Amino acid sequence: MSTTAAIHPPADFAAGARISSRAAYDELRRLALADPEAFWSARARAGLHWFTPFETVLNWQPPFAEWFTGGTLNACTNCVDRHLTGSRRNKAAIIWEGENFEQRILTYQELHRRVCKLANVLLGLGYKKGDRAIIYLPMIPEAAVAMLACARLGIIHSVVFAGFSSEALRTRMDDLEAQLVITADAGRRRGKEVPLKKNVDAALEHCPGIRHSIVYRHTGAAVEMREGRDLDWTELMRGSAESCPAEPVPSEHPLYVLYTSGTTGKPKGVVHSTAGYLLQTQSTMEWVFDLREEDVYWCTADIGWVTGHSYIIYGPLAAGATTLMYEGAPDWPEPDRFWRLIEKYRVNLFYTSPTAIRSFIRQGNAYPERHDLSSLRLLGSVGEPINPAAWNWYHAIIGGSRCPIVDTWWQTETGAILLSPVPGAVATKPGSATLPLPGIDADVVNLKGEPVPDGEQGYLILRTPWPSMLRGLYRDPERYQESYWSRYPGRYFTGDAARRDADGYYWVLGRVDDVINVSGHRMSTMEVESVMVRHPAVAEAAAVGRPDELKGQALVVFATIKGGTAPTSALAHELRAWVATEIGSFARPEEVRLVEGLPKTRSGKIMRRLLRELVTTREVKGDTTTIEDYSVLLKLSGEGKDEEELLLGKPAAS
Ligand code: 7RM
Repeated sequence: MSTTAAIHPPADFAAGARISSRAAYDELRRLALADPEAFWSARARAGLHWFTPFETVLNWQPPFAEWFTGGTLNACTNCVDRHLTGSRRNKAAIIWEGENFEQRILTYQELHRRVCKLANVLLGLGYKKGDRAIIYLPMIPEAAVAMLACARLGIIHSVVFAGFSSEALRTRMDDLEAQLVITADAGRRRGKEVPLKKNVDAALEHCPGIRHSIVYRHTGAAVEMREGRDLDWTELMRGSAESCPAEPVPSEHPLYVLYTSGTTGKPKGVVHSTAGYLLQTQSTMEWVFDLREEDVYWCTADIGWVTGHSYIIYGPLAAGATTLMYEGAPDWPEPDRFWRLIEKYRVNLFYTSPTAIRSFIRQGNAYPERHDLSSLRLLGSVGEPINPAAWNWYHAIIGGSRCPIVDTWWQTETGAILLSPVPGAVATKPGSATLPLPGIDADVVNLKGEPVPDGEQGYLILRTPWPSMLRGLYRDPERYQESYWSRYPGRYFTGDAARRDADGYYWVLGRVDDVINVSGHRMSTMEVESVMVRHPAVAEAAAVGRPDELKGQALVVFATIKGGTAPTSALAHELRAWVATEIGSFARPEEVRLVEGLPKTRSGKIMRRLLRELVTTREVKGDTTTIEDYSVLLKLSGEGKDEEELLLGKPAAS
């Protein structure tokens, strides 16, 4: 693996880059590792706007970290106000294109005006620092305005991906004990409407703590407005004042909570701070994307995921970038939509996912070849391992063999990119996220926590805290400790397997827990299983990931059904739809297999490993009506496995 040919940074790219040689990069990394506090402290002082300077750089009481304590600042001031005094005032902050080709451009000044107006609306409704707001909006500029208005007042926001169901929305509102929800009438996806307000209405049946919903009229879809509770965004904004002082908050004040899948059925509310988070998202805009003043930068993620938070909103705006936001699907109305957007807006920096790249490959080169992509200077990838074939295609066809590719590894929990090439300095190898960024102390270890030799597989860990790390799970310190810090006390366990080659390059292989990654969307197999067993026909369920050429992994669910119910393909179909309704359509299983029994250990634990093997190595042909023979699993569990694990439970009586 170490012999993989490295691709050196193109000379002209390196010449203009912030960090322009391997030596400069090594020196930066050396400085950061030698004295992390001095390194981050200098960056925080110079890079952020403070109302009160901080006194202490780091207070590390494992597993709880506090960065830059004593200081006060505001995330919105850092993302908006501080760009208003110079030439950035009339620079485009957000360029938005709707699915129907509508276009809106918000300069920093205009963004500021709208954010202040909305903040005044929120103040007028009685919301204040520490309150919690759910944001359930499509990919429209109002989503950024809503996030920033909350941040301006110290209101903790939680964006819920607009593809989530009302049930998923409700559990998040509940867990957060939110008081406010900001939504729209509907969103647009491939020419169809997503009924957001209707979903909110259903969720609010069970959420008495929510005092108001503010509704932005986006598509004009008919909605019910409940007197006293539901308020029209545009009407509220009309009479609102255009200036609103930002609330100084302590460095550690939570900026947002973002729910992500863990290894149990209940999503985890990942808490991010203000100062450390902003510092590292902003720093990585410079290190990883090598952002220049005149760039048009486009990250294709959705604001409902962490990539949208860190690399559409907070990182780019803190860095004073022009960030492009596109509302719709990549293949709408035709598979060349992304390339059309790049050509139209002369995009320079483009950041997308391996799944998207693989689907472009399938559609054929004619689509990108129809467009002038010569504005591109750098390409990025995130969300899952990128296979070398996809990497090479991206490099040649989209990047014209001229653009460096940054394969960025990070997580909802890490807040910002931690492993990635620095494009003017570090040679790339297709499929490797290359090296840790400055200030990041990564390692690959075995079960006992000992570093494994180069080339061997182990677990990816982080040995020291970093500014944008999660500060905890919302109101659940035990689960925080247990999920990330119990396996290797004092060190952060990522949940990923990795290998490091002889050049020190990291190859992240994927999750080792019950989290699966479908098209870069994190899903918990336990969450899917708990939804399945809520269906009246289902007795037991086991969800596993199957390798998928396009999506990375596809979701396959095995289920036993209760006596008296017929295992028909109609039922299997209904169960797929059930999961989609309960979680969101992105979670619809690729396949539901109705089986007679699930393989279990003596202690009754479902052996997902066997099922994973079954779906990976042996494609059992036939439609979903075929009840798998119990002996198939028995046979499969075959040689070389440990006794205890091999013991299969009795099939469920049916
Ligand atoms: C940003 C994001 C995190 C999980 C992570 C990995 C996988 C992400 C890469 C990657 C290999 C990459 N947040 N992952 N990026 N694997 N190479 N460049 O995706 O919380 O939703 O997912 O995604 O398994 O643990 S996330």
